[in-house]
Amino acid sequence: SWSSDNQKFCMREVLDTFKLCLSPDKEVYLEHYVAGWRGLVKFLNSLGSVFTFISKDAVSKIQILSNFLSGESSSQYVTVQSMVSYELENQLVDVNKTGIHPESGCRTLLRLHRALRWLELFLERLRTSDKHSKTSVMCSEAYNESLAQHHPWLVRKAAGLAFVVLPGRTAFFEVMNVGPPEQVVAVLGEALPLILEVYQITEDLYAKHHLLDLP
Ligand code: 1PZ
Repeated sequence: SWSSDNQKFCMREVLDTFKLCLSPDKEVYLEHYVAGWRGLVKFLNSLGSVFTFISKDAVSKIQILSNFLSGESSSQYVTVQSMVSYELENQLVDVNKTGIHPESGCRTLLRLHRALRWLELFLERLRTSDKHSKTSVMCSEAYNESLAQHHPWLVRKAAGLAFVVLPGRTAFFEVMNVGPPEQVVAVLGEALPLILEVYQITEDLYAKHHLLDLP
């Protein structure tokens, strides 16, 4: 997401990573999913230190999944589907909420999965916004419809405070670095259906295995 020559972040590259997530038979590659989140975190960090408490949490989850990807069972973590089968078959998931296996791949990915829903709602608002729209409003509406439902009061409060200092739409588009507003709209229009598909496939998989409220 940072091109090596000028060190500039480009949101198009990050969104392209999510396109790479889908295998020909519609499984979700964990490696690209994690890479997509890494890019989003870089973007978030470039918006300022107010967002550090958010990016720190995302980074720790990215790290947990990266460790599985490079660990001794890495062959079981190629896709989200294989991760779910492997962890369930080997009782590595805290399905009974007893507090064992607090850092399973399944529960860790679930947090990012919920955040992906926020991302999709937020980017869709951004795509259909006009120059008078406020990023803070779009962001908090998307948050309230998604992630907020899984967060305790204190986290919701802190998130709300962070949203207020988001850069305005023009500056936000500039940080995305994909060109003029029409170009941003086009790039989002192309990427969003794929993000939605990745989200939906994961959601259906988790629902099928009753994993949607893992502690
Ligand atoms: C562009 C503006 C960015 C706004 C980001 C909107 C999301 C606000 C989320 C605030 C979460 C802050 C702190 C940590 C919360 C954790 O408790 C939860 C649950 O994990 P657990 O405690 O169960 O281990 N973590 C999450 O819900 C994951 C949040 C990931 C957020 C990633 C945002 C990436 C932003 C990309 C910007 C384009």
